[in-house]
Amino acid sequence: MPNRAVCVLNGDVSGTVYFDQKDNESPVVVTGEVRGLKKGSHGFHVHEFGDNTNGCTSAGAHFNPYKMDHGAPDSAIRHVGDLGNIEADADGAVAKVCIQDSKISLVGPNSIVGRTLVVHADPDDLGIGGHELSKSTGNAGARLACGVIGLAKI
Ligand SMILES: [Cu+2]
Ligand SMILES: [Zn+2]
Repeated sequence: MPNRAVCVLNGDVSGTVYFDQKDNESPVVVTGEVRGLKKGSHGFHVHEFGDNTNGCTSAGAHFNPYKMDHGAPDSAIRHVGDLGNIEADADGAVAKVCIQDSKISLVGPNSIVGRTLVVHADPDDLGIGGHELSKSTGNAGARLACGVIGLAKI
């Protein structure tokens, strides 16, 4: 059974992002677009809680069930929620999201369903920027927009 989830991002920027998983063991393909970003890289993470009662702040920290340090999506040391960056080619451009990830899932202990997707103001340094926040948040700055990830109609 294929699985599909969706997130509508709302805040200073907006977007729609889909998560598709062919079966329970397959990588998750993340596609969609985010509108209104400043030119450059923007941190892109799944945060722990699907709670937006106090805006994106109440989503908590990066989804991290294995108590690892923050890192790059292709690193062995990473939070499950670490999806790296998305790129805007120009101020206000539509940033296309096109990510394939084997750590996140739509089922089981690594499930991101019911958690929050966040897009940040600044680049995620992927844990290697040498900033005091590099190993926890990638120093990605403010939370520009967020949304709860929910099951989608296939
Ligand atoms: Cu984040
Ligand atoms: Zn992280």
